[in-house]
Amino acid sequence: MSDVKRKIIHVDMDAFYASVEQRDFPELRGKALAVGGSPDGRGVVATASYEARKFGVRSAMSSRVALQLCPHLIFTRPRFDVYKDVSTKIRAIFSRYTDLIEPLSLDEAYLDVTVDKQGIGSAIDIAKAIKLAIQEELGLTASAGVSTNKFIAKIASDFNKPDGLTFIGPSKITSFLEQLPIEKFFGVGKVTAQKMKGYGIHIGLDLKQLSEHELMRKFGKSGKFFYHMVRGDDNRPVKPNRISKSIGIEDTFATDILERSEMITEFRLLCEKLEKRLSGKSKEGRTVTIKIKFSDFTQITRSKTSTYYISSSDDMLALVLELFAKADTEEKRVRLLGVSLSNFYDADLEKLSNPQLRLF
Ligand code: DCP
Ligand code: MG
Repeated sequence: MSDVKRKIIHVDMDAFYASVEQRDFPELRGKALAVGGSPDGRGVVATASYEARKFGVRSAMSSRVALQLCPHLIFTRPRFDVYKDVSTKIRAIFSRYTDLIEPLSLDEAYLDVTVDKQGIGSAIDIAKAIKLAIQEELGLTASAGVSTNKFIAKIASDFNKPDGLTFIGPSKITSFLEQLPIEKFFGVGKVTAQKMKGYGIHIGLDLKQLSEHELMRKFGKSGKFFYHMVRGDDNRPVKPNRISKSIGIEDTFATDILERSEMITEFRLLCEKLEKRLSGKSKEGRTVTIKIKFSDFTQITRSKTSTYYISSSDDMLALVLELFAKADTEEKRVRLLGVSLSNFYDADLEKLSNPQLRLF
């Protein structure tokens, strides 16, 4: 791949949750809308419509503050199942154009279209076709960035939001990066941006004046990364995520057990272990499945799907015990018990670990 220029598209939906709400509820169209927690409590804004953004309302802002900025702001609760469904449909559209898709969140993905699956001709035309399909089939707008690497494609998609399409070809990359404000660089957060400004680094060109060694001295490992980024050096491949469908844990006993109370104790332990494993991956799911294997190696599984995304051992155990209560183990010895969680909404992706929001 090194000598062949790759063609990368980054697609990001515009005001995702809010646009879906405005699509489904016409009375919200054209209105300043915040999807998220109530301003009465300690809720936060998940996202705001572009009408609300004019007033400074932003993701992750407290809903109370948002209301102060924009007194006529309308609040609605998120409907995750709907967003997830839209997300699945967006990915199905992507897959018509390429097999190399790397979703970053529900509303965002990198596509490598170097191999032109439909023979459309150019990456720009592929991006146009994708935007059109999303518009016509889902009634939503997306912004796309087209370039030869992931970093530039991602910045490009953000360039002309909403409903934007920005192409940054190889000949423009250098000047584009030199003029780019440093806070727009991949990996530069608020703190790093402040620090850079302290050194007089405001745009890419300033960053470029520093040697790799100097950057590493100032910013550690990230310095090396910045050195390459500002030169448009980003060979990271588009990696289709192997998103796991379920995560589970099971235990085979040294000696088979007969007592239901012992099984309950074991389920409790399994849920605790599963909670740990899930938190490492920051996963939340809605479906809990129990598995019971008997001494004769026959087994049963039972599943239940909750209305909410869960990941705590208590929440899982509640469902497990409900399932277990209905599972007949009478007179049978059990050799293995298992618990798994599936139907994930990557907690990572939805960024809504705020309990106020998760409760709806
Ligand atoms: N989200 C969230 N909490 C955040 C950021 C985002 O819950 N702190 C959710 C709501 C967004 C969705 O993720 O609709 C996608 O995030 P984006 O950052 O892509 O933001 P939007 O799609 O809402 O707006 P933009 O048009 O800027 O992409
Ligand atoms: Mg978006």
